[in-house]
Amino acid sequence: MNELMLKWLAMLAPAAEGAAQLDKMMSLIHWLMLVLGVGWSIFFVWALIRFRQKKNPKANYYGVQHKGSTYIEIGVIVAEAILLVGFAFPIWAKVVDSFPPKEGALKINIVAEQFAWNFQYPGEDGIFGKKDAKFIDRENPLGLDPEDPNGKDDIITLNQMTIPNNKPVVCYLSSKDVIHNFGVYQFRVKQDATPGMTIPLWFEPTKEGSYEVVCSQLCGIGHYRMRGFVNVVSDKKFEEWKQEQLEEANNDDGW
Ligand SMILES: [Cu+2]
Repeated sequence: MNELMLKWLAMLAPAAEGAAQLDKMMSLIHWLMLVLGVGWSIFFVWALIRFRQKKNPKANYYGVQHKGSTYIEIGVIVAEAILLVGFAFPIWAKVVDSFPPKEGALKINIVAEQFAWNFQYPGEDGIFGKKDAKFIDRENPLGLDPEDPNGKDDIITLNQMTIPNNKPVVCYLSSKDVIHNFGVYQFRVKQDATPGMTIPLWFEPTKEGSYEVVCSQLCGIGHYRMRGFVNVVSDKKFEEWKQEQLEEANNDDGW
């Protein structure tokens, strides 16, 4: 049943830990909504015919006398309560709120701007370099402090996030200007990037491949072209990529 609903919803195949559970939730909600939608539509058509003016020239002031609709209402409330308490809360707590232990996770800062995604990796030391808006310029889009030694080995990429497969990634999402939204549909990840806030999110990819990052908030005239890619690669490839990037970072003078 789940499969059928997900097919109707044209969901992209999940590629992250926990995504299948969110899909299950999505499927259950849509089944309930389908039953309710069809039920109400049938009732609506029945009411149109049953209470048509020709057969009912005089209004009935007493309304519905039997308890049928009350029972249906209670049934709907119970079903929704079960969905919320039995499924939505526990799945959200597990898939969204339980962050993986920091030691084992790859940390990445994501900074959204009109109209691009900046990714900052902390480099070998595992510590992000300090940032300050006063250092921001064309060459230094994130405003990394040139004096901070922790920032020397930081890797900065534009619109391309490369991560290893089967490893948890913790991201800290912020924005330089307006509200954007970091959406990776195959991971079932969607989080607003709000200026002035740093919002953590996490995911663990389970399938190698390249996944589109879609900005899911209308953020201005170039919103349509604000796309990035998450490249999920093997451990070996990730290490190679990281070394390449580190060499590049070391060759750069300044930041
Ligand atoms: Cu945007």
